[in-house]
Amino acid sequence: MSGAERAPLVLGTAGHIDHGKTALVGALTGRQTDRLPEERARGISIALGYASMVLPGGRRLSVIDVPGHERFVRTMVAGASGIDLFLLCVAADDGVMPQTREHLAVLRQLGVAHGVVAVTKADLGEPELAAEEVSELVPGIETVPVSALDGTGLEDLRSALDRVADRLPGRAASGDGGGPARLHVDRSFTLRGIGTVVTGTLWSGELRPGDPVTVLPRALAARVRSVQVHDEPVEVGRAGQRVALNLAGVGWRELGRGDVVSGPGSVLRATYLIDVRAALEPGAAPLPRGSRVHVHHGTREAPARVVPLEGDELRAAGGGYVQLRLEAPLVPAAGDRVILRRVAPPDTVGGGVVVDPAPRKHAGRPEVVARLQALERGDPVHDPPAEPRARPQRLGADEPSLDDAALRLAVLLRSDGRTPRTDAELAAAVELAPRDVATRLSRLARAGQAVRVGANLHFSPDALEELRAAVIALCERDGQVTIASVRDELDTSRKYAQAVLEHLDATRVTVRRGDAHVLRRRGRTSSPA
Ligand SMILES: Nc1nc2c(ncn2[C@@H]2O[C@H](COP(=O)(O)OP(=O)(O)O)[C@@H](O)[C@H]2O)c(=O)[nH]1
Ligand SMILES: [Mg+2]
Repeated sequence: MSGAERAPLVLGTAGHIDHGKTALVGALTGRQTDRLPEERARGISIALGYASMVLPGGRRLSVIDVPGHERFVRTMVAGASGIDLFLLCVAADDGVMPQTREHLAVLRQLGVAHGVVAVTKADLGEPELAAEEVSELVPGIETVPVSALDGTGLEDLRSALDRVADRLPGRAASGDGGGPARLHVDRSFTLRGIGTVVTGTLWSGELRPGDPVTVLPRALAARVRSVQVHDEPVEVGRAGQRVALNLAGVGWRELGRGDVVSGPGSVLRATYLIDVRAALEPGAAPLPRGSRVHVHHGTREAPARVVPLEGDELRAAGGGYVQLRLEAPLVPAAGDRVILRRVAPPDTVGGGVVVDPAPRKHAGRPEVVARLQALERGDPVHDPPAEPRARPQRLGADEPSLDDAALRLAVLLRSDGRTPRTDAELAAAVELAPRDVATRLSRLARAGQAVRVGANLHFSPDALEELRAAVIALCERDGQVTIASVRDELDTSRKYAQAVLEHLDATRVTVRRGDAHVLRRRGRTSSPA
């Protein structure tokens, strides 16, 4: 079968900041994936970038370009989940760096085993040393020296990608792609005259115009109005393709990254408990019972407590079953991968395979472990009797879960982006008393899903992080910023410019000098490079 007839693949970039990922994607695809003004101003990627290319053999590749900065690893994980192969970029003049290792850990834990290493910026130095470092880290991987600047090595890189792609069937042709449709949303927006659009990789199944769908975790009912693949309308979107869906019956502000569109016949549902077979990265410190981690699944993440089911702690050697008690819902299926990141200091410490996406709350009794083993073997299981009520399993400072009202607030904040409505307007939107909204907002803040800014505003963490990066970019360019310059450059209003600047002063990113704000210098590492 020729490449053109074979199932399409999704490729994700990986690698440390400034190692030439975006430039290389540009050279390979002709597409500049840094689109935001502040991405261009600072020359760093903040959001996920999308492009596509056709390999020499005819195979279609969708390309997801991820940010390399350590503050945006969560965005990288969202971009990497669902990819078929990676393109790891290591700069010839810099070699293996912290996010080279962390991105490799993420890929390993996601089970993305195939890819190519590009030793980038080969024009700047001897690529051999960097290639050697990489081969110690990923033995046997194909390594190609390239320069996006002068075009050296691009043909070799295309051929190397072709060889790796040749060994990959793609989701549509493998067992993974069957069953009901599911798509993990990475973007939602509205187009004039068209309405709500969501994009993402179709992990399984097919979607056609007219299909009824459910958007999880909130179980919103919608209907597919049209399907696009690579900017062309199609009669059917297939597993493994990056698709854009025009949805009827749901507003784009109700949707966002992390949501899951599930098709007819799907049994997916939102859960606050998952049992996984977990593995820690070599050298990672053990996770004792009750450790708090961030769990990443699909394009979504949730804080959780770890309850080891085999012994008192999860150790790097051997791994084991754990129950993850989530503070916000995820929408996993059995067999899916999750990533475990430490909260502070943030780092990828491990991952796991979902064994039971809808378990009961339980501790590590022998019959619980036996049941999980049976589930993994595909044996029939009998549900164990419920845990004795007299001894409820409490975990010290267990956070209350986020209820539906809290999730709706998180969705509103996410969709409001850089110009969130006030706490009072949020209360009116969800029809709750201001006091009840305040409780939920502080729970969201503790769960890392909202950030309080000033007396009466909350931002979604992603939007605030983008604003922070943008303000730092302006400070670096102009030496200082004012409320007026932030308002004009970031195309926002005085109210938001002032709130954000006060927040950045309070969090010691900037410091006020009269009407101006300047970067507070605490050594290079404290401000994102
Ligand atoms: N000399 C040289 N510079 C490069 C090359 N590729 C990228 N750069 C520069 O390295 C910097 C970071 O590149 P970028 O693609 O944004 O890195 P990313 O953070 O990994 O996406 C930019 O200033 C690029 O112009 C290359 O092949 N040769
Ligand atoms: Mg980049």
